[in-house]
Amino acid sequence: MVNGLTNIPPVKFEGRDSKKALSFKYYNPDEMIQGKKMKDYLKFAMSYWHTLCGDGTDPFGSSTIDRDYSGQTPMEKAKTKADVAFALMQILGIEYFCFHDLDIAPTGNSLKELKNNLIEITDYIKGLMDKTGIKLLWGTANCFSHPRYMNGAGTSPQADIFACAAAQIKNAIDATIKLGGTGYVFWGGREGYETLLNTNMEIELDNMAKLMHMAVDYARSKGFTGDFYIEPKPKEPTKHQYDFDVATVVGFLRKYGLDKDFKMNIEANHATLAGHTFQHELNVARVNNVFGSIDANQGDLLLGWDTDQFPTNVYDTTLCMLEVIKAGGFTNGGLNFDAKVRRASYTMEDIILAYISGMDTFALGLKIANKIIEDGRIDEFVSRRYASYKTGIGADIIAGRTNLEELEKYALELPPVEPHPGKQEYLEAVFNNVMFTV
Ligand code: XUL
Ligand code: CO
Repeated sequence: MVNGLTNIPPVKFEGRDSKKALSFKYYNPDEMIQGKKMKDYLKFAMSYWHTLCGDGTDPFGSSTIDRDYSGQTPMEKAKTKADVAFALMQILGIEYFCFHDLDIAPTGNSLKELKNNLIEITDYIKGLMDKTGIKLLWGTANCFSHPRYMNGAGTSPQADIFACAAAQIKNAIDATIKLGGTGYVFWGGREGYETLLNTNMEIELDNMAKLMHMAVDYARSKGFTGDFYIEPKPKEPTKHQYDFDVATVVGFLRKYGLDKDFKMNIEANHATLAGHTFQHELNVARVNNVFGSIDANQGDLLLGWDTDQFPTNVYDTTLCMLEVIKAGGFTNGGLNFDAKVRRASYTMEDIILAYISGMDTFALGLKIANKIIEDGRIDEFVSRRYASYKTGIGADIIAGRTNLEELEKYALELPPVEPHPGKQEYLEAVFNNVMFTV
């Protein structure tokens, strides 16, 4: 039975030569990077679901991680769980958290009971937030676990089930506002389909957009000034998820006039499941002005599902942080570890070690990304590669001052044009040259 975490001291930065497992080797929260504290650049958040609720169950075996929090009633257990959550964040120096309604509140036997439980547990969590200074990054509603959502929630073919999802979302928005969250996430777990033989995609997408408009109208009427996010994912649990990737979601937001209120919550493992790199998804979001927040994790390229591992690949976190820096850093968003320990890493110490590893990997990514920008060779190369658009005919193309006939006239007078080399291998070597100092 889990009680609390009383005898683990806070994890401190000790530098790369420290051999102490419970220490940060690279994450030095107060170190300044580009005029900002590292902790404010990274804005790490703890995911309530994996960290406090995930019990190691897989299709072949039952739970390996003790999630039986002490207490006589489901509400008492939920309060112990919250105590453990805040103790863990304090040990790790994590200043934000993210939750689904069902992670923090006992489900009860009806939506009415869930609503009341959510009110009681958020009162309790608010007390812990006031005591510790820990803040809410974003909240969301779990509209995918309950059997009623087997055919979808906002995209359900049944209006009564759509209404249940609306009720849950309203209450999760209330909880987010009450706890001062700066974001509200829609991850469409069951919002997709298995076969078009039973599906009217047009109604489902229209309804999903209606639900999102209702959420925006309601939250804004209650004074919420934060961002709404859609978290794209291409597959799992449904075969065709409507929010496939960032580009698909951008089209959806623009079609339904939601692009003023919604940004993207981009998850590394979802990007790779979509056949993209994490960096690609971040870049598509940045150039479309919808970069918002990040769900940090990594997948296993040999496996075709969402393994949600703690990130250890420094190359990827560097490319990620390059995008974050170029996007001007986080505003309402942050870096939520949507990551879980492996089934055999079942102790509380394993969870702390996993966070240390993930936080250090992102600290390295931030520091190397900053060095790559300071080094300047890659940015200079890219800038030179497009230099022909700065003057002459190129500037006319950019300014929209020319047309096909004029360009034809210009092209017909040109001597044979030699394309410039792309220099990919050289740039990859520059990347390694900056990255490794051994
Ligand atoms: C599922 C996933 C979710 C969302 C929140 O793949 O990433 O945990 O982050 O619902
Ligand atoms: Co996620």
